[in-house]
Amino acid sequence: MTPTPHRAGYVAVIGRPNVGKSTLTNALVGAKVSIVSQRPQTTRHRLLGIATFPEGQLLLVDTPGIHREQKRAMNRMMNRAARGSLEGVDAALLVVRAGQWDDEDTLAYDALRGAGVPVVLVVNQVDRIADKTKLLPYLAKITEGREFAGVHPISALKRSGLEALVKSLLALLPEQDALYGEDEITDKSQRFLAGEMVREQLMRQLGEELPYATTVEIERFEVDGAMLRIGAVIWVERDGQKAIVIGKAGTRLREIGAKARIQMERLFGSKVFLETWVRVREGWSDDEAALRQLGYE
Ligand SMILES: Nc1nc2c(ncn2[C@@H]2O[C@H](COP(=O)(O)OP(=O)(O)O)[C@@H](O)[C@H]2O)c(=O)[nH]1
Ligand SMILES: [Mg+2]
Repeated sequence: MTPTPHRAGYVAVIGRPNVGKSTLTNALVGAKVSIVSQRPQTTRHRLLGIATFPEGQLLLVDTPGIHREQKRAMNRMMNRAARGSLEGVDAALLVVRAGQWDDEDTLAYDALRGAGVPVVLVVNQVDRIADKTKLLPYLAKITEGREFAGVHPISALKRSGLEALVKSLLALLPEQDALYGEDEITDKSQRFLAGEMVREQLMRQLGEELPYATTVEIERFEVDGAMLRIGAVIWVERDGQKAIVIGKAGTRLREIGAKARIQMERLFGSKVFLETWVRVREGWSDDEAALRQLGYE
C-alpha cells in the first residue's frame, strides 16, 4: 500500500462580512486566533490560521469580508486586504450563509473565478436551518452555472462537516512537507493578538453603541517572569465616544479588560496583567497615515 502523500498549501477564506469566516478558521485551527462577533467587519486584517493534520497542513488566510462600501480609507484597506489575499493561494473557500445568496456573494464568487484558483463552496450555519429539506434545492440553485471544486454544508459553530471539508481541501494542495511547525497556529505576534482580544470585547460588549471608528493599540507588551504585562490604548474619535467605552464609573471598561484578559490567558497559556486606557484622536479612520501608524497596512 502506498502511503497518502503529505500536502500543504494556502487557502483563502473569502465571503461577505458576518458569514462565519473567522469562526471557521478558528474551528479548523483548533484555537481562537481570529476574533469573532455579531457585528460585520470584525476582522480588519489579513491573518494566517495554521491548521495541522497528520495528512497535511492548511494555511488559512482569513480576510475581512469583501464589501462595497469604499468611502472610508479603512474600508478601502479592508477590501484591498481581502482581494490581495488571493495572491499565491492554492485554493479558496467561498463561505456563504445557508439559505442566502445575493449580489455580494456573486461579487465574491466572480472575484475568485477571476483569480483562477479552485473554489470550494462552504455553506455555513446550516444549524440555523430548521427544515433541512430546504437545503437541497437551495444548494442546487446556487451552484447552477457555477464551477466549484467541492460543496460543503457545515456548521463552523457546532463543528459539523469539518472533516469532509478538510479532506477535500487537502486534495487541492500540492504535495509537500508542512510549511510551519506543528505547534504554530498563526503568523501574527502575541502583541497583535492581544490588541485583537481587546477589540473583540469592544465589539461584543458595546454592540450597536460602539463607534465604528474604534481601534486598539498595544503600547506595552512585556514578559515579567511567568507573567505578561500588557498595556492597551483604545482609540476613539470623540469625547462622547470615550464616555461610552468607559461606562458608568468605569464599569464597562473594567468588564472589557477582564474578559479580554481571560481570552489572552487562554491563548498565550500564561498569566496576564492588563491595563487599558481610552484616548481620543479625531478622524483617525479616514486618515491613511494615522491608520498605518495604528498598524493597518
Ligand atoms: N448559528 C451559527 N452561527 C455562526 C456560525 N458560524 C459563525 N456564526 C456566528 O456568526 C457571526 C459572525 O461570525 P464571524 O466568524 O465573525 O464572521 P466573519 O465576519 O465572516 O468572519 C458570529 O456571531 C458567529 O458566532 C454557525 O455555523 N452557526
Ligand atoms: Mg471575520
